[in-house]
Amino acid sequence: MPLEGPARIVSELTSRGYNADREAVTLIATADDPAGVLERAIDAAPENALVLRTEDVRTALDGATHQPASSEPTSARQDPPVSTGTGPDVSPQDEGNAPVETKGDSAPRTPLDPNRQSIDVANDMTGQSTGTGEYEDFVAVFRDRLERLGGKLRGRVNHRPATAIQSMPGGGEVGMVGLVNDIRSTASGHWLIELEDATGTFPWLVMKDRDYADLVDELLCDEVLAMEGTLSDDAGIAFVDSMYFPDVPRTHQPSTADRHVQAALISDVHVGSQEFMHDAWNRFTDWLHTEDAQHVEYLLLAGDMVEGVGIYPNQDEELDIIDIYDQYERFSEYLKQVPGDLEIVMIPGNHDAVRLAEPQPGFDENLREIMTAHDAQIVSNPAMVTVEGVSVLMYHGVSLDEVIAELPAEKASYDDPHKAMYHLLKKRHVAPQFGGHTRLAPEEKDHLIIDEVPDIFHTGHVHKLGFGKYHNVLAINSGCWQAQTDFQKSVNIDPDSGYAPIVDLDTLEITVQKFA
Ligand code: D5M
Ligand code: FE
Ligand code: ZN
Repeated sequence: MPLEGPARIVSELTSRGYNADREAVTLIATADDPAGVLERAIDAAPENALVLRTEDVRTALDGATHQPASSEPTSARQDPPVSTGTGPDVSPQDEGNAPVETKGDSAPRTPLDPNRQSIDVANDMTGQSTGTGEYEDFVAVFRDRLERLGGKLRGRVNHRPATAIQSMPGGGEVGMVGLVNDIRSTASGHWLIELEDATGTFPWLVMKDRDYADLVDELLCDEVLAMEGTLSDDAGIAFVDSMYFPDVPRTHQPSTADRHVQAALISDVHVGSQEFMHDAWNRFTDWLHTEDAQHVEYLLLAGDMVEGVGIYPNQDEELDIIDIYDQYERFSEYLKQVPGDLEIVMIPGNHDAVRLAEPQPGFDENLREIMTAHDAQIVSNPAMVTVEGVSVLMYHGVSLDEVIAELPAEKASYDDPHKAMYHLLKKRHVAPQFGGHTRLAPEEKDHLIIDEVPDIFHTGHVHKLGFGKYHNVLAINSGCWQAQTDFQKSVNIDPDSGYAPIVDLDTLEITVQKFA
């Protein structure tokens, strides 16, 4: 089989266990004898190398010019090739390199400058779990939520504690910051909302003909908000005049990268499922090796790397790989097809082998060991990742099922998953409602609060592609790499499979690439 084109080279290298830099692949693809260069480059790579580096290929290419392959040294790192003069760990873009010559129309990409890549992770809670699941932990986490989200509201209303309101005389103006404890409709069609703070609870009545009645159907239990209104004559209830949400300020100005660089935002790969779309994935990773994708320097993966085991009833009937570790082994193989010089960040999802309750810590050592080839940054769900100055809040998205179930269809639906995301931004919390689909692991602090406004909010989970802007924050729900499952067929979920939204980090514009 002739070895030509980056895709073939990548798959050959992957089958031998190597991930490769893009420039390495380009150099092999454009050599006169790609198969020979590939063999010699592998010989030139250090013994336990996981990634075939550009310098290994250069060694091989030099060998082809100056000496027969058989005499190529196997310890290239200790004995660097004279032509480049580079020692170990020197990045592939150094000055002495010959320019890459491209051949044919497959147009392999030009090399990246890894020195310019920058990535920072805030609020990764991996290894910092303190919760024991005791009642006190739940009290602490809700107290923290009220403190911190309430802090975003207290300056905006003239508020008092619930117990102080309880002892006020009737008829006066009053304000309160609290967690939504209960939402009920009254016999006459008004809404009764019970707010709770650290001191107690107080009932607030939203009249059905007031403006604010339209907002009641988007409230979720346990979200934090503020209300202002007038106490009834007997002071037993307050009539709502205004409602305030922690929200994203309309004036939010997102940061952008100071050069043209792109990130691919994907999720829900589901390797191990019979429905995993390997052809689409292969096309995607082949594309990443082409000139078209030369500005894509980051790959952000928002959970569900594998299909997992025992996630949903009867899931095993649709498994292609039944052992969870084997699933990660296979996933790691697919990840090796991604150019080695892309920076990858990943968080877990509900199908991954970490605790289900959120926040979910990043993968443990065993799983990291399996996925070492790409040296991805593995962080918690959720996590705030800053890429070239652009902050990206990554969250898998289990709470979106809940938002979509609770809110009316025009405010949140599977067809417009980004609109469901807008509500999370408005509530400044990735999973406000406790006790439904979304499981919460109580910690000393509420890791699920959206403390800082992100420039991009990236979720997945619902397997639908959707994006839009909310107060200048770009919300993207990536689709998936899994075809429709039996369950999804039964509930009419038609997944958006095989798409990769690509974001320009310098303009925050999106283009969607389709591979299925
Ligand atoms: O879930 C993908 C989407 O499908 C998400 O909206 C939940 C829904 N889903 C899938 N399977 C089930 C079952 N068995 N019960 C309830 N909801 C389900 P993901 O978890 O990413 O596969
Ligand atoms: Fe999923
Ligand atoms: Zn999921």
